[in-house]
Amino acid sequence: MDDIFIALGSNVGQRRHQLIRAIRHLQRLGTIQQISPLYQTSPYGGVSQPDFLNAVVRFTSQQEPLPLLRALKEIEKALGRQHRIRWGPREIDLDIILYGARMWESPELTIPHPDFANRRFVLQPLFSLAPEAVDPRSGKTIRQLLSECRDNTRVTLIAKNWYSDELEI
Ligand code: PH2
Ligand code: MG
Ligand code: MG
Repeated sequence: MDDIFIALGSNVGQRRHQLIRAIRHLQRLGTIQQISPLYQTSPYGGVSQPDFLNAVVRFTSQQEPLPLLRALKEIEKALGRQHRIRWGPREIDLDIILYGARMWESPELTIPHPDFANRRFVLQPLFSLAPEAVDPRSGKTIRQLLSECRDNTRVTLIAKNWYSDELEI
């Protein structure tokens, strides 16, 4: 089955709890194979806003790309995501980064994520799970993309084992 990499981010409210709740929702759509460490990251993209918590999960699922995208939007809604400005603060953001070696291009969805190779807050957690995974667009490994990445967003590891099924939140 394809390895699907999903990036998670939050910079409003109880950031870590929201990421944990999002992972619980993902478990209903497929199987979480691996969860990256948790990183605190400064905002990327020019909007002045609070630091994010970011992570990446490796996931397998029967869901095709578009139904998966729609299910991720439903999870964001269930977790109380409010509509604000583009690239602005959010309770939770779930983005499909890679879907195996598949390429997808439609108005609603681009896979691989169109900007991920420029984002240290995605590449660093992705590297921690799959340094040799290949980006089908560029043909480069995550290791190569990270070493070439010019983004200077601060990405600080804050916890290695941060997810728990037991935690009552
Ligand atoms: N998400 C954005 C815009 N900027 N910066 C960081 N550090 N982390 C994010 O998850 C993030 C961002 C839009 O999706
Ligand atoms: Mg995003
Ligand atoms: Mg998004």
